[in-house]
Amino acid sequence: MNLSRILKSKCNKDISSCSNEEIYFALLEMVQEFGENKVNERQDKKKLYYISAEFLIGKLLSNNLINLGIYDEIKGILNDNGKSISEIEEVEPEPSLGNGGLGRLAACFLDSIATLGLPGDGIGLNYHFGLFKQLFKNNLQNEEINEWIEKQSCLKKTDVTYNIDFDGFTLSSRLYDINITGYNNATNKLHLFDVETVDETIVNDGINFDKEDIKKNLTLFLYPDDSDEKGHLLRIYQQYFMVSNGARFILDECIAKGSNLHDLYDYAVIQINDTHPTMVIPELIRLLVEKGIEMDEAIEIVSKTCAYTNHTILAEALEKWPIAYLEKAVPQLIPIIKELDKKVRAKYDEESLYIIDKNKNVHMAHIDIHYTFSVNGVASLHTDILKNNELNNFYKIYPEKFNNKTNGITFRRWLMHCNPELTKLIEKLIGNGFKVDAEKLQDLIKYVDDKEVLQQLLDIKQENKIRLKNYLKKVQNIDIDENSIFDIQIKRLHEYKRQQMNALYVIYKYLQIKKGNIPTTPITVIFGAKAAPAYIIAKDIIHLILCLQELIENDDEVNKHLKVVMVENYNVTSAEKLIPACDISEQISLASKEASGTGNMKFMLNGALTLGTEDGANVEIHELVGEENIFIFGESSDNVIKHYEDGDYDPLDFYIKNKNIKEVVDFIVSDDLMNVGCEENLIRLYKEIMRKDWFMGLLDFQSYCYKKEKLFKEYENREKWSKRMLVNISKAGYFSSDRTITEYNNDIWKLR
Ligand code: GL7
Repeated sequence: MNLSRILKSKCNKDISSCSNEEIYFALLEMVQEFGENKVNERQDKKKLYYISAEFLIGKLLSNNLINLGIYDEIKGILNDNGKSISEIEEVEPEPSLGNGGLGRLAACFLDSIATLGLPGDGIGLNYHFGLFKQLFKNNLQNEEINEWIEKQSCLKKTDVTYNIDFDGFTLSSRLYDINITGYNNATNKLHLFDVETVDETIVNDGINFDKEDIKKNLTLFLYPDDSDEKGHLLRIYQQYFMVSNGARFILDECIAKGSNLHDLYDYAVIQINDTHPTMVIPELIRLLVEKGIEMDEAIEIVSKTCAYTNHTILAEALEKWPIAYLEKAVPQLIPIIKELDKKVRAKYDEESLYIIDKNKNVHMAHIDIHYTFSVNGVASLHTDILKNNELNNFYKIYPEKFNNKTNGITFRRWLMHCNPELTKLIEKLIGNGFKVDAEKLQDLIKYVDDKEVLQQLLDIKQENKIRLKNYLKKVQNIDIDENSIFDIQIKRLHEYKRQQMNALYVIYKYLQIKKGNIPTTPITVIFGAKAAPAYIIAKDIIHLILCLQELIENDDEVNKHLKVVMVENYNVTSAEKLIPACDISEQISLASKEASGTGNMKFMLNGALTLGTEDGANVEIHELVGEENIFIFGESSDNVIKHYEDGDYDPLDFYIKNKNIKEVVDFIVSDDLMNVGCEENLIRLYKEIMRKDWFMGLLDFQSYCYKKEKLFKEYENREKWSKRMLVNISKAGYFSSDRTITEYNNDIWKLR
């Protein structure tokens, strides 16, 4: 295959005389065609449908080039013609189809499913503006629309359309597909449904739009503000639109393959990603009954076809809808939901198991647990908490349904693509096998005393730090010192993740430097996070961080030793730059609250050391790398759960008794910060931390500071540090999503 010739013909002229944009579109077309040739023509009887409100797929071009095995060759051809692949990558907008870990997990899973050659497609929505674009103005988060569709020609319009009925109106849908090509293997599809009548022009002034104009707004935004009834209803409309299209599509494909629908579960397995797609259960039942199947049998068929993944124990994230809203938006589902509830009540005399509670709220997770054949958590601690605490009543009646599937990440994007230098070094040391069998990374351990290899690891880290420095200069005009320690916390902004605790540490360090305690090596604390537009305290935390950034930047006594950076509009693209450059990975959620985390895995794989609590997958990282190679602090999840049960945690106790804590918390409302910040926001946050502190930041603050200081001291011993880096990389194989998907397939999907 002469790639140079193919590319030239797609460009219609010499590559060297093309603009980056022209080359980008030519390459995309080429990649799509190559992918299309790999579409799985083998008619497998059974197929997986991974249905999810989010697919945070990231830019596609480079990933596809890597997975097709032609990245290096294309890079060379472009070089020969005076073009740079990284500049061409910049032309591509990042699809805005997700919000956080849950969406990124779905994307990693699609990559691994295709890589393992399994028949499995994604089903979701084609949000035009997706998650908002974050801008900082006056040290506050502003939200803007995120346009991506126009330049993203990976999206292929199909001729699949359905009429979806709501109460009083009908929407016609249109399916768009994205090819998902696995590493050296088959191509599957991501199916994204859209409304034909969507209208981008109804959005004005940031991200405001008429929430009631469903025909025009339905697929504009991911997670539209649901702080009022109109917003709630819009989310229900969105979810129903997604699952109704999905259900029809699945039934059509199964019928085409020969299913008589009584045997649906032999043709399809549907993985429900969190509660957002839960209505697929009653909708499938409804469609089967419409096709003449008895209600009881329809319920049984659907329960044998669907499996559910729980991604959180946070009460507010476990969706429950007032039945009145469902009656308004999707009245056709009400008789079915009532029937599902009736069956539960007939069997169990226990309020906590009911689907419709006494306040007339419909608990979506309860539908999932009663009417699927598998319920899984996403890390071993998380699954244990589901079994023994949060969902214990369900576990008692369905012990056989509960299982754990510890999350994973695709090494194609999170090592090969984002860290080519490290990839090359690993290849040189242990060969290519780790790309398809991640456990092979363990072979690296034999180099743990090899000074030359250890030095190479440090050199690569340094190069990646310089790369990040240049990137931040370019996108945000910020200067960072590549010789400082890069201490990074990047994830959604949420109180349970405790960015506020990290910010308090920054204050502590600032005050220490003011007192003359200068760190040996300068420290750069980097944050990246979007706050949900209606989540006030989260936005206040961003405000605090931005104020600290400004204050410290302008303080010549401190800025040589400490720097704070809040990366604007944190997304997959910036994560790919940040993660390889990181020294210290902040995974500091309150124990028991982070279901798994997946950033923790990406950092470890790229040679950062974890500073974390015994939470989510940190527990498993700890077990794998051993005490010496991770920095753990804070209360255990058992103690935290007990504090909640007993209601005995009061942040004021810590504030009053601990001088250090008082000084740091008081600084939030000091003149220094008020001068650069906004009084209302800072006072609100101050009161929140001192009086409520719902996620117990003050409880863990002392031990956090202690461990962090220790970590900075350890950093000075570069050789020992590089050994720890090597151990972390070599033990990361377990967190390949190929392993996770293999487990899903062996235990739940049973494809092939
Ligand atoms: C999440 C969890 O918070 C996170 O810990 C987990 O890694 C991820 C994938 O399983 O799912 N749940 C959730 O609602 N979001 C997550 O990232 C947004």
